[in-house]
Amino acid sequence: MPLNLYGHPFSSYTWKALIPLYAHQVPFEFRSLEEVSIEEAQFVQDASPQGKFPVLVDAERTIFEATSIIEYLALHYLPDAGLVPSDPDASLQVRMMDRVFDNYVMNLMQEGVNEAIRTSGQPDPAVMAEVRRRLERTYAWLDHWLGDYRRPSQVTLIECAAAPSLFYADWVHRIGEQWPRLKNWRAHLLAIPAVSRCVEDARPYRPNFPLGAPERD
Ligand SMILES: N[C@@H](CCC(=O)N[C@@H](CS)C(=O)NCC(=O)O)C(=O)O
Repeated sequence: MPLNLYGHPFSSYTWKALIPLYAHQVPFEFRSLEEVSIEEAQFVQDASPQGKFPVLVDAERTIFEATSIIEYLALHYLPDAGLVPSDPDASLQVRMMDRVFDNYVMNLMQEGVNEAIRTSGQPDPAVMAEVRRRLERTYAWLDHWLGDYRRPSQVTLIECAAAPSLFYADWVHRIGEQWPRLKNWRAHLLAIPAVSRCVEDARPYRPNFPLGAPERD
């Protein structure tokens, strides 16, 4: 039985799990939640405490949380791909940055999106200003961090977490010229074939972006 990944083509966390699968041509079946049966949709709902996706199924194993899916792939399918460094100290750094992208980019971006959903596209300006303020703080920090970051030849857990979170965060609050390294790195990430495949597959769903998708990317 092949690997099955349940998710949605427009979902940032689904991209995070898809990127290593695409980057390393791992055979798997993408089970889009647009197309699955009622039973499969229910399976995803029941797989984790809040019914979130992506969810990976490998025979009898079910793995949820995008980071854990990548860790699982690194352990069982891609041990030599460098997704997570084998050196414990180096791996700590990579895992720490993975937390940065989930907690301080992805989740902040999601707060802005949730506000637009909550208000049917009329977000409270004060809430959005606060989201932008906090994103700017992260952008500035990341721009500084990138000064010492050496781009790896293959995607790591960092790139898998960074690409989708920065892609959508930029739609909530644009990464401007004042953060040149971050802006440049986002463009670099979007040019990675595994990432651009996610971007293209998600394109038909752009009208669903609650804040309105910009005419770029
Ligand atoms: N911590 C989870 C977050 C996953 C998540 O928030 N997924 C979103 C899609 S990007 C989702 O399931 N949304 C539907 C829902 O919340 O019901 C992970 O890392 O996988």
